[in-house]
Amino acid sequence: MRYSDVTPKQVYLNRRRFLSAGAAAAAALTASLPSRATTKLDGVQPTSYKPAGEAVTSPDIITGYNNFYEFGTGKDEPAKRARNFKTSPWSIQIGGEVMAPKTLEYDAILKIAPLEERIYRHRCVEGWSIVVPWIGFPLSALLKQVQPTAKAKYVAFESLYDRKQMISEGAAGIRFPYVEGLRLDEAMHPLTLLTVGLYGETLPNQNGAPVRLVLPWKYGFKSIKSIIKITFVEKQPVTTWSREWPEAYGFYSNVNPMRDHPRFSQATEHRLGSGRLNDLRNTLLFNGYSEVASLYTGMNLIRDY
Ligand SMILES: Nc1nc2c(c(=O)[nH]1)N[C@H]1C(S)=C(S)[C@@H](COP(=O)(O)O)O[C@H]1N2
Ligand SMILES: [Mo]
Repeated sequence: MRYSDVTPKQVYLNRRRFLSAGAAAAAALTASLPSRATTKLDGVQPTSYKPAGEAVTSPDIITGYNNFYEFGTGKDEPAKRARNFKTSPWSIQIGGEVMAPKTLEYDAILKIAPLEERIYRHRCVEGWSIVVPWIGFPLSALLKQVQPTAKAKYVAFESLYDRKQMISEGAAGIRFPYVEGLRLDEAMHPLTLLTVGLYGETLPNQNGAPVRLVLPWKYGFKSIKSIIKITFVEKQPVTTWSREWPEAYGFYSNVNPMRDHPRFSQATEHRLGSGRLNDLRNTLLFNGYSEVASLYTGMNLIRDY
């Protein structure tokens, strides 16, 4: 199945119109397109990250059922309400405790490192899980470019918040902009993916276009979307969900079947779209990505959740 088969119909029709139009008309059409259609990403290296025995989840689930509070709190809302989200031009400002602060335009970000497909398991704290073919490159490649100083111990991330395009804090029930953070060694880990695509194409708006993080061993909310700012800091930064509800959400938020959320057990998960009805599975520590265990040696993962 091609991604375009499940792109919202209006977008798809517009894209077909776009493709069949002449060059002059194309420019005019681009200006009037009501939304950003995804486009194919070229030169993507095939994956060496594919969880054994796992089927990739269908695009309609990955793009049609997710969280992006800036566009609504219902799981079907991001797909509908992010349609007109303006993701071009886009740049990310990188600074803080670094020798070489810089602002990178989207096109420059795409050239930092070869794009790879990475098929990762993805676990939401609410109990569902999916398997997603992301496209990106290790975040470490971007972070190395700015040369962190010896004081840099954590990395803070910030999403765009544009009240003209997004819902109010009152309607969302959380403060914006959405912020996240990682310890420097977590940010530099080879599994940490700066993500620009999904299913062979650029990211759909509802999945965090144009640039987001993906951290497969942590709960979904650590994978911050539509990033505009990255700051190296000395102290552990504030993160959205630990600020909004600290008993439920910690800074680390590593997938851990032993540490329950006050409202949801984390011991098991429902795999969506596997073709099996009620596909309930046991959740694995670090979502099965045991190669990250050495980052947390000596830590109490129940207390430091
Ligand atoms: N800016 C921002 N990023 C966000 C969220 C959000 O509301 N706003 N939701 C998070 C949560 S809870 C999850 S599970 C994932 C869901 O989107 P995905 O399926 O595309 O990863 O995005 C995460 N990133
Ligand atoms: Mo989530």
